[in-house]
Amino acid sequence: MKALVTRELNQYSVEDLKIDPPKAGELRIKMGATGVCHSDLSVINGTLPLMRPMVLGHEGAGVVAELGAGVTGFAVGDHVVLSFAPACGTCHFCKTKQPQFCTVGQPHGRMLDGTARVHGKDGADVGVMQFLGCMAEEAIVPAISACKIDKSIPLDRAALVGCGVMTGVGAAINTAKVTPGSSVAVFGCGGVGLSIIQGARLAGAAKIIAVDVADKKLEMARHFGATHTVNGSKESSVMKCKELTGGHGPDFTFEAVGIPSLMMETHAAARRGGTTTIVGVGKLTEQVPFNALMLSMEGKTVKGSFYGDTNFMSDFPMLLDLYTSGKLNLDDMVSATYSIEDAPRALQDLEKGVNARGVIVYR
Ligand code: CXF
Ligand code: ZN
Repeated sequence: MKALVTRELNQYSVEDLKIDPPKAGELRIKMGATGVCHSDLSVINGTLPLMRPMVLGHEGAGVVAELGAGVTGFAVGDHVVLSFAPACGTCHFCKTKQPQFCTVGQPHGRMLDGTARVHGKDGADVGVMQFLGCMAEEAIVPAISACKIDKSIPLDRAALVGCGVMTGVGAAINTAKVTPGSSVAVFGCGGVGLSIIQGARLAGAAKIIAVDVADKKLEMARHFGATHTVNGSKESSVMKCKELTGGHGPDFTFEAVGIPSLMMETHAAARRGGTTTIVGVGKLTEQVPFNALMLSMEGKTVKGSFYGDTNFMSDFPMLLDLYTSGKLNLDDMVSATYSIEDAPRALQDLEKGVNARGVIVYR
């Protein structure tokens, strides 16, 4: 099968790989579509320090092609969206309704039993990102990473729910709990930022201020529900956010890039007593300083949001219901499609920032 693999820092290419049948508790998925996410780039450039070689891809949807021993609840032909965090259902976090932090596996690149299903031409093990490695024609995944969906939903739309859309909409709805009539500012309008904007719109926010340095992204932001836009390279985003909200600052601010200075700006923009949600994933080596006096005096809440605080087994179908009923726009999120052979170009386009979301589709 063809897959996008990174073997060295800042290197990636499409390779022909061998894939084993599923073991107990696993599914073989014929991939239908894989979204291209900044975290794939972060593995390539070392921001996410994962093992190599590794098959990239953690935002995918496809069709069940084979069941490993003991798997129940799935049948060949089922359509599924893959979660980049498996949920065992029995650990502390699963039992306390925070399955995004399930402890069953560490994302080291192997399957849950510590072995590999994917191999190079020489037979050597190749890792997979987040137990999925779904930037590939096929993937072996834990059954506890798959969520069955309605077959009527196009797989290229469904794939987005697996990472970017869930991360963004979930940050607005589950983490920050944006309230009707509130004011919101979103710093960074890539796939995740645009999804936060959609989440804020769904939650009934009255004002949604989009901040980015690219006018094209701001145009997209308006399309997905932003009521105001600020180009942070041309004007002070903090001043402008305050000006647009009666001088106080927005009730809810979100950072969706992963840059410490932008996280500080996002925090500075929020009103006293407001809530800042950090969604962007920065580097392990970087810190974000907060003013020691103001942190208490301003009474702002700072929240980290991982995977939109999702319970994916119920949230994926919920988001897809919102799509089917016309309330969540996934159609325009898919702004370009690529073949797996063309996956390198999809990553280059992501770096250039030309897409809302680029999606790899399979024959
Ligand atoms: C990431 C978070 C870190 C692990 C891989 C997935 N989230 C979204 O892309
Ligand atoms: Zn992602």
